[in-house]
Amino acid sequence: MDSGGFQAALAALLLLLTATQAKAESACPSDMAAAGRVSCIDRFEAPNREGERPFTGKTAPEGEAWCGLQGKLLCTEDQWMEACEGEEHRPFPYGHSYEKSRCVDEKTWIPPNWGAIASYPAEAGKREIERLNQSEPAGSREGCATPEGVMDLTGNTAEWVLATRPHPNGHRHVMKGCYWSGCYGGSAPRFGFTNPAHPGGFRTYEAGFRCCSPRPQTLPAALPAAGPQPAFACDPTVHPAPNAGLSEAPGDPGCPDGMARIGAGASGPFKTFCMDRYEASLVELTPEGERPWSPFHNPGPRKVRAVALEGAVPQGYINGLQAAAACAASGKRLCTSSEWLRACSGKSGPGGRIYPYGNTRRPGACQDARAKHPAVELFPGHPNPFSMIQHACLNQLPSSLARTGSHPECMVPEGAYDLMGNLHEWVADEAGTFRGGFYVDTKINGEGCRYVTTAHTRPHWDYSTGFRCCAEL
Ligand SMILES: [Ca+2]
Ligand SMILES: [Ca+2]
Repeated sequence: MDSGGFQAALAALLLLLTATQAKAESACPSDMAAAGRVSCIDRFEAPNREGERPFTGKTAPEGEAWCGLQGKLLCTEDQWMEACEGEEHRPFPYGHSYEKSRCVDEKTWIPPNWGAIASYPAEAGKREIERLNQSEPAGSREGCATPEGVMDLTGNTAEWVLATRPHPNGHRHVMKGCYWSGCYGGSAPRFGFTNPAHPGGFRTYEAGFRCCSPRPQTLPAALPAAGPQPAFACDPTVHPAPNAGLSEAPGDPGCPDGMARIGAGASGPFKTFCMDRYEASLVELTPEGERPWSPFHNPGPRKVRAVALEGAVPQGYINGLQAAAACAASGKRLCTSSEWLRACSGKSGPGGRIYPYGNTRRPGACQDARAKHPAVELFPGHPNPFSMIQHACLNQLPSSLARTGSHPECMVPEGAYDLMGNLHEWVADEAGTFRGGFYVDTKINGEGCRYVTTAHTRPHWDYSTGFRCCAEL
């Protein structure tokens, strides 16, 4: 190539890189804005609807649950602060000097009746919270905006966040942004002000919250590297539908479609029940009818329901709250932890099988021993590949997620497949539990059927988190 041709090629490459970068930086969904380099934040206080009054009188766990059902997370303190101060480190969301009433922060404080608030959800509690509520519809103070278009960070409702910095009391959650009557102690509502007084479970009249999510990474999945390139191409913004055309087989006698009867003929106190034969997939319910939901993407707040399909790519990327809702939408429910163990090990208590197929590990019988962590493979040289665990391409790597039922030995006698390995499976537990391990590991947190992960609360999701449903016989 002559030098002119080389220059032209270089210019084209630079243009391509710039375009890719620009795409990456505008990648937050339209109802969110960038908060720093790696997060998106809702433009408005929850429920994130312009012109509607924000939720108030909420606890932090209620915020986590609500955000989780949207496929988002309660904002962390760092995310909230990054959105508020921006790259220019503004003390106030709108600039460098305080302007009273630019945000909703000038209302006269009304003394609360704490006894009435504590009676929530009784009517008296709801009425007292509403009596004290001086919030305004989201976005009504046009000047109370960051340059990125995030509204009402300071003032209006106080916002529960997950604490990421040290504070007095050491609570897991703190409140940011002050509220409609300004800050406790009377200082100006600047981004750094924190109210650490109450634990997240405390219900106070002025508290709402806001949801955040990781920023979608639209950079090419396979970074250029020396030597031959792997023959793997994946665009994380595409929604493949590998389950199109599949439908549920009839259930065992007495069970809904797609389900096996667990414990039939067993003696002992355990009740016979129905369980999905396969790790679940999702179908989206639209006005035009049902259509398969792409199993590589979190469904967010869409209306979806769970189906158990043979030969499907099962749904990862789903949190525990969404999984429970998807089962309920099919007239089913999440399995309890003991039902799940009963199905996998053949016994309701200890002393059952270690693996779905017996007591001796058979490498390869289940999808359970990928040599390389997919995030390490997909992001070579990334400083923290484990920050990429929500990336849609992880479960599209070769030898990663297997289709349901493709491992015939990975079955219990009643006909449920892949309990061990493939995807972790959420079970019905308020604290957040998933069972059975996944395609990289079925040992670290227990062998096979005994594998239990309790490291995450129910709003967590990543590529490895799936589920299946149970139902009464
Ligand atoms: Ca606020
Ligand atoms: Ca599994």
